[in-house]
Amino acid sequence: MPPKKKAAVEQKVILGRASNTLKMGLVGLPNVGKSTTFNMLSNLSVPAENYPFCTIEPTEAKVYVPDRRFERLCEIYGPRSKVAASISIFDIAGLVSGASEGEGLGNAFLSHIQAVDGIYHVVRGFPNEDVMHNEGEIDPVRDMEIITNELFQKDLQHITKALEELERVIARKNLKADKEEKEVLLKCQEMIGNKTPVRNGSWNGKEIETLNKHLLMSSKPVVYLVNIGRDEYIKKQNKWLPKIQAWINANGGGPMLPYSADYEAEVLANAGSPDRFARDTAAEDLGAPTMVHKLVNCGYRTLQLIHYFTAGEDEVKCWTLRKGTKAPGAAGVIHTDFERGFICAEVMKFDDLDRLETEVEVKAEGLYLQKGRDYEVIDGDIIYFKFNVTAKAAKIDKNAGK
Ligand SMILES: Nc1nc2c(ncn2[C@@H]2O[C@H](COP(=O)(O)OP(=O)(O)O)[C@@H](O)[C@H]2O)c(=O)[nH]1
Ligand SMILES: [Mg+2]
Repeated sequence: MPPKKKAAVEQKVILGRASNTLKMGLVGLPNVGKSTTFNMLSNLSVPAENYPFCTIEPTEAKVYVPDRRFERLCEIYGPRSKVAASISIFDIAGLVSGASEGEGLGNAFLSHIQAVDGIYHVVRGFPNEDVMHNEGEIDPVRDMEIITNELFQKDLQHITKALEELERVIARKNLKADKEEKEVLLKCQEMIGNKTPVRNGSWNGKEIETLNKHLLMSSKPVVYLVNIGRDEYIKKQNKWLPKIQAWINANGGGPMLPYSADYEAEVLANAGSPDRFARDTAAEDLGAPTMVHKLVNCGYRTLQLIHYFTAGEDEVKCWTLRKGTKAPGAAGVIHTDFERGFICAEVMKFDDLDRLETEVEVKAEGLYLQKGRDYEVIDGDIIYFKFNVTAKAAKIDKNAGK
């Protein structure tokens, strides 16, 4: 029953922020299992003391994303501080039909969704008469329509307002850039009118810049989490799954993960600890695998992220980056000053360091390379940035970005 192919995760364009602190939000109708899912994920949380300068809200779970290269670099450098990659997952209160018009707590929820980089769309496939459904009967396809429509409506409102403002500016200044922005927004309006999410468009670099300014709801990648009943999950049977899959295929595509929040709670209770091995063992005894780690990894993949590393004896740190980011942008993830004063990046490939074990050896083989501003960072790069903040060039030390 879990999806076999990863291909569905591939997306046409990469819209959104470049940042080391990317956020996924759990979105769905009330009583579909968002909070239950959040709780099963927050057990994987990074301890709050690892982030002394961040306030972590009760509705936020910072979750480590495993990377064996990070482990290996820690082994090579034996650093005093190790900082692995993480993403934040947010429990967002339920959206109801009409939220875009202010129904329920409408616009407040929608602004929370606006703040995330990717969406876990939680869909209820479990029956259970004890748990009321906001719309009465269980019907996941209707639910997905409602949520998607609310997000579309919100985008249309945003676009209408932005177009009005642009018209005024164009009438006054008649600049090419404003007219181009208008074209992009009109194209989005048309797509949404045809129920096509903005993320499915083919956009060029300039258009992507415009879209990243507007951060439309339908430009965010979506992972569909289908929360089904415990027994159905174990038996790998649920009558809704084919219908849900068909709807997803007809509405922009995206990965679908069937799981059971109820079952995961049982796995966790039996494991007695959120530890991966304990969970896997408990799940095996209960008769079906746990989906917790798949949920995290799928969210991460959907955001099309790559890792690069800064590594030294003081600290090995794994940084998160959007695929396709150039070296100055990667430096900017550490600190905006580093992007502004970017001079060059010194790059080692993980595989080379892994094989040769020391930086000295990597240099001796001529594999320690200097790259300029056009260099596109590749997954697994180990980078030292040279930048110019004051007049004089400085090399980022290992405390960079703390
Ligand atoms: N039977 C069953 N009940 C569930 C499942 N997931 C959540 N629930 C129950 O549904 C109710 C609403 O869940 P909650 O996570 O609070 O939903 P939210 O409103 O989307 O955050 C709670 O009573 C949960 O115990 C599930 O997979 N199976
Ligand atoms: Mg809730």
